[in-house]
Amino acid sequence: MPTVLLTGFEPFAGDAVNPSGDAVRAVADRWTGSERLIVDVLPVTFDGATARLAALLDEYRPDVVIATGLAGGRDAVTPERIAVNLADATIADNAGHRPQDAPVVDGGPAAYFATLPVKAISAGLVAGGIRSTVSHTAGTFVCNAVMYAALHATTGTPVRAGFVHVPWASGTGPEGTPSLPLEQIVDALETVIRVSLASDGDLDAPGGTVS
Ligand code: PCA
Repeated sequence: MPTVLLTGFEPFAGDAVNPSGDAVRAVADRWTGSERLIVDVLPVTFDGATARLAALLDEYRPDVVIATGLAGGRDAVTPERIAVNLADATIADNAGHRPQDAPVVDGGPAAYFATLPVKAISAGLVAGGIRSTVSHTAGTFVCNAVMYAALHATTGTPVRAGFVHVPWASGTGPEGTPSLPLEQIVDALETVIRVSLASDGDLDAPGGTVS
């Protein structure tokens, strides 16, 4: 049976909650699949998150790695297509670090594409009534660093890895920001797991953007 690693993040930037951490805990609580599901909530620190991810990969040897985080301001669940070897932080991480123009991995390639079926995931979410689009930037903060680290660690192996950004959960973000009910974010992450386990390749359909 395959092993799936699903991660979320702690709150950051002074926020009280992070829907990604809350959602992955809820997915773990109600998981009934026969696959082994390992769930963890990562610290929002460049060093701590990538170290914790490396330890989880080492300990559990997952077949599928789905890291998730909050993208406050987005109105949809967005599988990320690309991770860049760049840490350039406009806010401090939870350890007070603010790297600028730094590589995530010294000497690593400029970028990696997700090895999760991002188009199939997005289509599966939309089919289930959840707003979703494929995203082409995971930013240059801790989420991108974790995605890059996961892809760097698994490149050349059959392990499929990637990242999904989620919006604020309703009632928890700043006034006026887009959100989805937490329950829908939990449903979305279950769909992401199911589609990732079921798909061999990705959808044969265009999925980029014009600009
Ligand atoms: N979102 C941040 C870091 C943690 C999180 O949930 C990001 O997008 O980088």
